[in-house]
Amino acid sequence: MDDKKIIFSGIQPTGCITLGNYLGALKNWVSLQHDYHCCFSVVDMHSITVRQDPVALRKRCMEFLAQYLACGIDGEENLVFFQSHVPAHAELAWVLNCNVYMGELSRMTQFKDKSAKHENNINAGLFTYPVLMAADILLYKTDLVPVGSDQKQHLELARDVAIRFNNLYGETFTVPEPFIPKEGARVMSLQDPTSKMSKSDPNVNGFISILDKPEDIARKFKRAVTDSESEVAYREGKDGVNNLLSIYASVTGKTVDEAVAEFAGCGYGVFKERVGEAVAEELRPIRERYEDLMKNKDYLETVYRTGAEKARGITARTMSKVYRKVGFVNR
Ligand code: AQP
Repeated sequence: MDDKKIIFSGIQPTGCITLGNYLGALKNWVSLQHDYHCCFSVVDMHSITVRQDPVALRKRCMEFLAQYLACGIDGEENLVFFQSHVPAHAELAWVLNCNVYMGELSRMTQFKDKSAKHENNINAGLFTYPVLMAADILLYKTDLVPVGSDQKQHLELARDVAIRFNNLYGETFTVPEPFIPKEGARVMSLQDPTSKMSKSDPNVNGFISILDKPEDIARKFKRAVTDSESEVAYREGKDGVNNLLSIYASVTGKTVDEAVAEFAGCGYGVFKERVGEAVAEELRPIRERYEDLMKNKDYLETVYRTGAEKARGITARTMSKVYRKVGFVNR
């Protein structure tokens, strides 16, 4: 075994993969994939914490898998799989549920936000979502979790549970660290730059799908909410402009200061157009590769079957250790 560290990350198949998911997570998965042993899962079990249409969900799961690969994830070098194909995720979640307190879960801001959004379906899964996420991570002895900043609180919970379990039962889990990018950690909605860009936003102008066509990207950026001033500057109170500058910096690899200097003296019209062009250029090859991949269902199937098989092997060893530690009789 080499000394490469381990990464786990996933996206739940709800809505469509956005520029936020891409800059906050996927783009970093791609850049880290050769230096780590990586597990990238389409976390389908998380998605049923809100009501899903089963036919649409099955289709979307395949589309998400193809988008991971289209973004540049190597499906042979990494473990790429559907979470539901690896039963240990649910098994470990149960054990961890018995080691997490109601008080801790009630403090999770995502639970508060989502229960306000889905008043008619505040189910127990929505409440224990972070426990399943902790199981996802801890099963693989994960060292690093590349996520957007919205997941920081959940990751802290995963660390707390790992430490608690290790203290109670002896060294079992690796305590994971978050990997949160400097730029793109929290991409905001183009229509309401005080809220996070969300993949289930009913307003399609608020988010960019990574599969949007260049003309749609241009239109959405043109309509992006800014402010009543005219100076492209990064400062408090200019949420819309700040967001566009961060997006530009993240896709071009420049710093925000460099971006500000580049747009000095530009009006908002030109600024938005140029940000739109940079994003369209970044996403163009992804859309093209995606279209090819969706025609190759056999290849997609090989990727997710092979990934899940290897993941089942790794996680079975973790579960056997966990069950022994908590005192269950050997099978
Ligand atoms: N706006 C964002 N900026 C940066 N990173 C983001 N991430 C999500 N939104 C942003 C990161 O993407 C990964 C997957 O997230 P998820 O599966 O939890 O889904 P979500 O997109 O965070 O969920 P939404 O938008 O809230 O979807 P719905 O509306 O369906 O519930 C994570 O690494 C996350 O940090």
